[in-house]
Amino acid sequence: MFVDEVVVEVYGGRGGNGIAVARREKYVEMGGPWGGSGGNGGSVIFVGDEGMSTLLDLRYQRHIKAKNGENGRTKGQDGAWAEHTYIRVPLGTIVYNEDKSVRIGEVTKHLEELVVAQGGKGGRGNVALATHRNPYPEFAENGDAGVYRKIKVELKVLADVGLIGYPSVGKSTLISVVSNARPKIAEYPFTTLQPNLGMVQVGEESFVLADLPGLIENAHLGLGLGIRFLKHVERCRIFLHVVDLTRDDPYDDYLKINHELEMYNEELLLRPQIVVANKSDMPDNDHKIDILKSKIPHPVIVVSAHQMKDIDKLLYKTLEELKKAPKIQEEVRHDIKNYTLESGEPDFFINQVSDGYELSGAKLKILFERTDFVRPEAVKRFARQLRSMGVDDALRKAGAKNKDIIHIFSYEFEFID
Ligand SMILES: Nc1nc2c(ncn2[C@@H]2O[C@H](COP(=O)(O)OP(=O)(O)OP(=O)(O)O)[C@@H](O)[C@H]2O)c(=O)[nH]1
Ligand SMILES: [Mg+2]
Repeated sequence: MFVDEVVVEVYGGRGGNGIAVARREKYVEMGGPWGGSGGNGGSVIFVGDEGMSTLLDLRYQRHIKAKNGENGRTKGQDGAWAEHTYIRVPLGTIVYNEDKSVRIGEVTKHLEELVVAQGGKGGRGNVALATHRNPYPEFAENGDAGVYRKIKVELKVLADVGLIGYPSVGKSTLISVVSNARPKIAEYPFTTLQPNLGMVQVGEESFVLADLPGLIENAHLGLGLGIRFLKHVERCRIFLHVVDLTRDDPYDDYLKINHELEMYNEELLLRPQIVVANKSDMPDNDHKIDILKSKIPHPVIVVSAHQMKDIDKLLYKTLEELKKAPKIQEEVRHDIKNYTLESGEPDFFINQVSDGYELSGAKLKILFERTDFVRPEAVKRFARQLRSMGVDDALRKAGAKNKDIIHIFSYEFEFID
């Protein structure tokens, strides 16, 4: 089954907690901090795999959780970092947030990695937290939570050359004689229900060819296999436009298919095409060939896929056109932002509530979760961190008075001014 859209939830692993322990050993007089740091949580990472062609696997893995980092240990030993969780995806996989307002990234090359949910950092143990001013901290940090996201994963097949044309014109037959791909071939329309990729070797060089499901009139409105497959032609740098010489008017077929491309995305018409007039082994085609050659502004190559006639000529021409063809301009969509670390929200937010103020925000949450509130020293440190983030000033500005209650996630404290 071919799947090119799927929604999954990804969870980075939590960082291990640091620990606070005191050194107590024979002959060591003073003791000292002895608690190791937690290991980082694992990330969920997509990895490009040229051998894959569908997102089907993800359909059976709706929740992908990376492992948590190990807690710090005594004797100053750090907890182990968790291994990352790698998920293989086909080339051409694009990852968005759930409502597609942010593009998280894409995987276009074999073994290319894309982190879709970062693991949390391990918390520091009291060895790592020791400073000149506080050489023996009696607290440690908790590990950070990993990133959680609901993501929309889409596949747009990545191939240099795409085979387009009406059903039954011989696209699959052609890919089967020029590449390692072995698609199903049959006389009835819509035999090909999913894109098939094949590697085509021409002398010393090679390119990736995509056999795409046949298009019909009004495919752009969803007829036939429709738009679902039109989107897969978008990343092909050139098209082999196959027409069938046994059909009544191959030239008219050619016009109609191009019209479908144009209606879907007019930029597609600017891509180089080679028109492949197929089934030349059938009789009485000369007149149709003349019309094609005189009216079509692209190269027209007459072949028989069946009898492998003039296939080499076609392949060399394809290679030549491919070398001249421009790189595909990545689709520019102003409604979709690219994800960057900086594109985050402010460090914190302040809300007035009935008995005081409420603080929230992603960065604040990280500092909060790192803090071990059982340890007074850790709580004091948290208060200092808030002050240096500007929280105290902002609270004052928002109108907070001495003894007002400040809510921070599950914790409450009094505002002392
Ligand atoms: N005579 C002749 N028949 C051919 C040739 N190439 C393909 N055919 C036949 O045309 C029919 C359709 O071929 P396919 O390769 O399945 O066509 P397609 O374009 O992939 O069709 P869809 O997958 O439905 O879009 C099959 O019966 C093929 O054997 C050719 O060069 N000559
Ligand atoms: Mg086919």
